[in-house]
Amino acid sequence: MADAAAGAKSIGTDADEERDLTDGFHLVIDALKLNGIKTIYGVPGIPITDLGRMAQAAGMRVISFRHEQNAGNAAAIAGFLTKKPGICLTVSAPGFLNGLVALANATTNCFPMILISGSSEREIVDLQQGDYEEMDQLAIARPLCKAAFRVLHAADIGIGVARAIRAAVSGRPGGVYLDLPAKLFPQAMDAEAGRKSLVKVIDAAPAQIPARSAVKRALDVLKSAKRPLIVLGKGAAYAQADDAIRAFVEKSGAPFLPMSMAKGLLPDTHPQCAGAARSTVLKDSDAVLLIGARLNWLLSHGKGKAWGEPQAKKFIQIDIEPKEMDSNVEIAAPVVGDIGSCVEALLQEMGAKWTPAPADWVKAVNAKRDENIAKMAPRLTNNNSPMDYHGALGVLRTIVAERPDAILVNEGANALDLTRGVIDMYQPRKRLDVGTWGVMGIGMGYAIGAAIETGKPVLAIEGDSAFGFSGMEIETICRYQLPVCVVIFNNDGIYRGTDVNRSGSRDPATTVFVKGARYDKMIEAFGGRGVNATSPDELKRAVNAAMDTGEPTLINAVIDPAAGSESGRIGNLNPQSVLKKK
Ligand SMILES: Cc1ncc(C[n+]2csc(CCOP(=O)(O)OP(=O)(O)O)c2C)c(N)n1
Ligand SMILES: [Mg+2]
Repeated sequence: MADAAAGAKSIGTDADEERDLTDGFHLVIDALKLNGIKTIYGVPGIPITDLGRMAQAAGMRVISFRHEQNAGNAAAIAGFLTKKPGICLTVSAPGFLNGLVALANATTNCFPMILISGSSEREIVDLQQGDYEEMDQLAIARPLCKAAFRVLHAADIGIGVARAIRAAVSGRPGGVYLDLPAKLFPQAMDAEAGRKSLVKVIDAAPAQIPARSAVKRALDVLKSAKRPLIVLGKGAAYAQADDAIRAFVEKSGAPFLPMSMAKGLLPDTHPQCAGAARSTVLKDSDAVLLIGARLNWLLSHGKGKAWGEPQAKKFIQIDIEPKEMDSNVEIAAPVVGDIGSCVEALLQEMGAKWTPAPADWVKAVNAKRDENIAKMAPRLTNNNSPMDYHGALGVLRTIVAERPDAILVNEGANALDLTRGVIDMYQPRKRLDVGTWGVMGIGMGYAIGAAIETGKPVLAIEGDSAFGFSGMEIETICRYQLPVCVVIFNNDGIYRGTDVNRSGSRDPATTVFVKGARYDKMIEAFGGRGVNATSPDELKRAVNAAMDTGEPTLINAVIDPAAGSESGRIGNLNPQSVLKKK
């Protein structure tokens, strides 16, 4: 509450009439601070430039980006890492729309964030009379996020911010839009009344305890399974119930499969990890326990060939959102609640005498896993120049193993899929990537958000195309001197650098970029360190130096343009022309 007082000021000429006033600017800042929010990610401009300045003056960290989408992505990943909503602050119409992509992506990925955008005069916008940056932002945001609110009166800022925070983090987390019209900011009110109008959100994400009958039903299915499998999703990583999840998985004795951003929840080198036997466990398991993982496209919707159909399979699903159940296939045992509470309840109900998963199944899975790992091993030690993905990833894999607390950001197609497969993770919430949508453009925003929120070194492994979506933020990385090392897997284009324009005209093919581009030169413009690495040895030296010093670094890793494949591991999703086959 002292924070609010700091924002108040005195006006008036007559000493008797002098009273303390506050205004919309200060109330927004006070409301955020009161709720423990310490950082704002954004881009300044009318009408929120002064809000950013004042927030900085009031001791908040205000990180200014070059594009709102990247600020929004930083806020989103801050939400994932901290379980508090990340805040993105933008100007009206175009800035809002730029930020909206990140808000929609956060919502899809169940990351709590709040997009706060300034907006134009309501009277003019609603009559469509052409105000500066006119747009009905609230209406546009609403279908793309979990909740959307507008505050018109300074006295309602406290409630507005509280509603936004609660909506973002409670139940299934997601993105919230908060519309603050320009007129709100200078609206003055009595400081004491302002202080009283602020709301500290108590128990913003209340525990949701599963029903005992649901827990028993789940364990009955698990107990009767001959070939059980546990799938860990990023919801499980978000929950920060790491010890309970590990204890449960180990007690069950079942093989586990981590989804991409759940890697490291238990180490990828854990004896029960079936990451390298993915197709075997999906196909051959007879009961599958999903913990914070949805049966969306990333898991082939829980059906079809990948799941060994027509063989029957039973699903147990733990999720905070009841509507998730039966969304793709029948869920034999739904367990609805927050993941921490659900896993604790399962552990308790298992008791001391739980019989672990059948040994023959575990042995078969481990044999397959070890065989696949052995098959890949020799490819990771080549020192070819130009590099292929495996040679480059072989050295990066060792670097991550030696620095398990570093954060890995990853996007691209081949640059994504091969990194996911090759680089083992050892700690929870260390791998941040393209998520549910497979979206390009999260790279620098996530890297900056992760560096700011955790203070840990960040290694961003980026396809050359993927990097381009947020590349200008290397200036931001240099400006704030963040310990971020960006490695660009430069194969001259999207998927491969070898495509040709079939028309014969001089335009390049649609998937190729400038050959032999030197991305390392870009960061030098901002005082960072640029390195051109043409072999795994050079790459290793450069990354180690960057991780040791924490100096902003960009490494152009020269990859054979012919090394990748179309769309990486998901080429099967490309529609094929019937005519092409003629
Ligand atoms: C916002 C967005 N636009 C476009 C795409 C389509 N897309 C998928 S991967 C990719 C880039 C792949 O190239 P690169 O990052 O260089 O990785 P590589 O396979 O070459 O290693 C693109 C454009 C996307 N996923 N998201
Ligand atoms: Mg590429």
